[in-house]
Amino acid sequence: MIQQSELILNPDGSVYHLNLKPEDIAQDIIFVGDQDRVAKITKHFDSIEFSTQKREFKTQTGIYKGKRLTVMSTGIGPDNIDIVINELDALVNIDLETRKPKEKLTSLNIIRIGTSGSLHADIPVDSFVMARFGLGLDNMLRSYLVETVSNIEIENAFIKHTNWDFVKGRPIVVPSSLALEKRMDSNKMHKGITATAGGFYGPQGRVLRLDIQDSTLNSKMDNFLFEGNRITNLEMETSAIYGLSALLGHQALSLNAIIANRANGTFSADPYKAVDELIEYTLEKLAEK
Ligand code: R1P
Repeated sequence: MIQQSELILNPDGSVYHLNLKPEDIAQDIIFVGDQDRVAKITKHFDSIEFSTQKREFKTQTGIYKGKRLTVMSTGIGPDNIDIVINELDALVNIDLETRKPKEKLTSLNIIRIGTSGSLHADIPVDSFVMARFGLGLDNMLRSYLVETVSNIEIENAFIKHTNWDFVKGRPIVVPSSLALEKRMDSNKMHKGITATAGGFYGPQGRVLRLDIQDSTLNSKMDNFLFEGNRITNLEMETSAIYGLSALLGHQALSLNAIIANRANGTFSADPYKAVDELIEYTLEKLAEK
């Protein structure tokens, strides 16, 4: 039995941070970072049956073209993803009455619609990126036993290529769900490795007033190549989503609209339009039979 202090429930029986009960979520779930992006997705729905919000975690469940979908904001960063995926998994795979894991497990389909910065001039602003792998630079996953889901070969190649300093921990690489890749793919997608940082400024090589540990890291990431896969973009959630989903038996895929190009210093003239287009693309693919 899982103690009350380890899996905290609210007085109404909902999970502590997400404020959700098992019946409130669909099997197909869209993650966004920004809580205001939730309504930008659900405005396309035929109906909305459920809405809630606690802190940055806003959730709506409804029907889009006959398909039940949940849309949820995760806020920013891998630490938030730890909360979101563990609590979502508890909703489907732990009996909240007996506080015991269920014998029959449910696998969720999780798709992130994010925004991100490209590392290559030929992945321009307003384009879309599908992450075949998540490269975690942030260490959140290292609190778990990750050997079964991590790709040691790519990790070692990256560590060697960047002369990675282990004072920052060990990078981790986790693949996406191949089934979801196939379901969501088209020639609109740039594909590769999405790097996930544990912060926005120094951890992504941005210098304002503080010197950073390795000012050449972005350019080394730029020319990293492993069996045809390059590092396409940098953001703050994908590897955490891939790692925890894989460990818990869920399918996950991360799609990002490129709103900044770190290679040539450009920023989208209309980032909301790029995100809206990725939203419409994702909904259409999810609704396909
Ligand atoms: C940083 O501005 C945030 O934007 C990106 C990063 O991953 C980080 O969460 O994604 P979202 O727009 O999905 O939040």
